[in-house]
Order: sequence, then C-alpha cells, then structure tokens
Amino acid sequence: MTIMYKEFDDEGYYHGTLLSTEQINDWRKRILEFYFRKYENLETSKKQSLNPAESLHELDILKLITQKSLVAALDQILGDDWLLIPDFNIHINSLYLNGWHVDAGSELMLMRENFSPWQYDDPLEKIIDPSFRQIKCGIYLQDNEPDKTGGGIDYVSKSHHIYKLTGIRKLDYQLARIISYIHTKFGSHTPAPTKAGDFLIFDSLLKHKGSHPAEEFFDDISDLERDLKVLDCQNWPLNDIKIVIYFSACTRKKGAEYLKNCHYRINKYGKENPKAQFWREITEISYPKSYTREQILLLQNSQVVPL
Ligand SMILES: O=C(O)CCC(=O)C(=O)O
Ligand SMILES: [Fe+2]
Repeated sequence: MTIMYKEFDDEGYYHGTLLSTEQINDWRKRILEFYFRKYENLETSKKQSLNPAESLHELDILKLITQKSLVAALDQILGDDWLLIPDFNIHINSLYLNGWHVDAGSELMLMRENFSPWQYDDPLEKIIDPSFRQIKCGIYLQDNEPDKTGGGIDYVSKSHHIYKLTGIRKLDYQLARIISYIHTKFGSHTPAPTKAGDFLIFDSLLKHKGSHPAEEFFDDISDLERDLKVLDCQNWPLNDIKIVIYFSACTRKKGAEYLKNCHYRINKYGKENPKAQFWREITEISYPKSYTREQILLLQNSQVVPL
C-alpha cells in the first residue's frame, strides 16, 4: 500500500499542488472570459457550471487533467487500470447549490429503491469493494477560506467508512443513514485544506458540501440558501468568484456500472428534464469520437484512458 493510498483511504481524500500562481491567474481569466461572454444575459442561478462538452472543447481541461503529478496520484489511488469519467464540469460560484451529499448518490438511491435480499445485484457491495472505487477530483483556483468567501469543500472526516460497519448491507445502509445524519447535524465539519492551484481527490462515498462563505458577507445565510439569485457573479469581485474544475475517475471494473447509473438517473428524471441533461451529456461523450486529435495524443502520452 502506498503512502498516498493510505492517506486517501484513512481520511477519504488526498490533496496535492498542481498549478503556479501564473497558471492559476491564466486559467481564472480564461474561464471567466468564456463564462461572461457566453452567459452574460442568463440568470446566474440557471448557469453555475460549464457542462462536460464546454469544459472539454472550449476550455480544454484535459491539459490540466493529464499533468504528471495528478496522473501519478490517480495511479496510486486507483491502481494502474483506471478510467477517466467525462463528467467534466467547471463550477463558477456554485457555492450553495448542493447540501451535504455523497457523489455515489445514484448507487445509494438504487439501494433504497430496488435492492432486496433475494436480488443478486447489490449496489452497496459494489461501491464498498475497492476494485469498484470511484473518486471525484477538484482543481481549485482559490484558497479554501471558510471564514471568508469559501472556495473549497467541507467534509465529514472518515465518513466514507460508515457503509461497511456490519457486512449486512441493508443494515449497513440504514446505519450509515443514521450516523451520517447525526454527523452532519452535530459532528465536526472540516474544511478541506486546499489552496489555490491544489487538487483534491476524494472518495465518492465521502460526505461533503461546498464551503459556505462567512455569514457577514450576507444579510441572512438562510435566505441565501433558499435564494440562489444572490450568487450572481456579475456583482462579485472577480477575485472572490469560486472556480473549481471537477471530473471523476474510477477503476476499470466500475466503468460500465457508472454508465448504468447515469442511465438510471436519466430515466428517473425523464430525458427532457433539465436535471437529466448533465447525465445525458456524460453518456454522449465517447472515446475517441468526441476528442480531437491533439487531445487523443495528450491522453495517450500521459496514459490516461477515458470511459
Ligand atoms: O461546491 C463544491 O465545490 C462541491 C461540488 C460537489 O460536491 C459536486 O459537484 O458534487
Ligand atoms: Fe459532490
């Protein structure tokens, strides 16, 4: 077991540095220019992230994902045979969109809705099996400062372990729900220690949410959670806008499962529902068809294989 893997497994995440100050400023500028040019007239609550196709084609985030230090960390955490999931996504001030959650949400949904003791396919067994590991990786373009403007995520320490307490899946699932509720409501929430230019690789079972900015920035934080319009980037100082580049990766075994879960979500919401759009886009990006020649070369040279 490598040191990186051990750190990831113990705490639920691993973090490292990736970009210089110059690169951070350059990426912030490029992303915001694109965002404001394209979405100037759109209500911000409707557009808080750049979707997979935009992130891939307009901003070419593969240039970041294929950096040596990041690929090396993913190799250690996922083993040599992992797949890049094209859920490419650049968040722009989407600080309050998500409450506490785990990214393996659809597996847990499936567990709640469909799994019965006589069914062979057991979603929870798969997600706790290390050979079905899935991670999310964020590249943060500002410090995480929960007492100021936010900028990263908060997490519940070691919460990715609570799905394997007894080995009896249905029981583990219910126990995890109760423990998770108590932890998130009364336990300590730790801000991830990311600085501008860092990457954070976290387990898709780790409970997390975007860090809130300090309350003094707003009249009433509870209003803020209800009223997404206050997120309007146009009125924020440019340097305080939270920008994160997100993508996921999984072990090869988990790849088909990931797509199955995408389709499950699409069907659940209905194809035309805007909520399903993100998942649809992921399923529409295929390798090598959706990638340019340069991107394919970049992927090959860095030995990154997309789903
Ligand atoms: O607000 C954030 O940075 C967290 C985003 C997140 O958890 C997600 O996209 O799944
Ligand atoms: Fe998340």
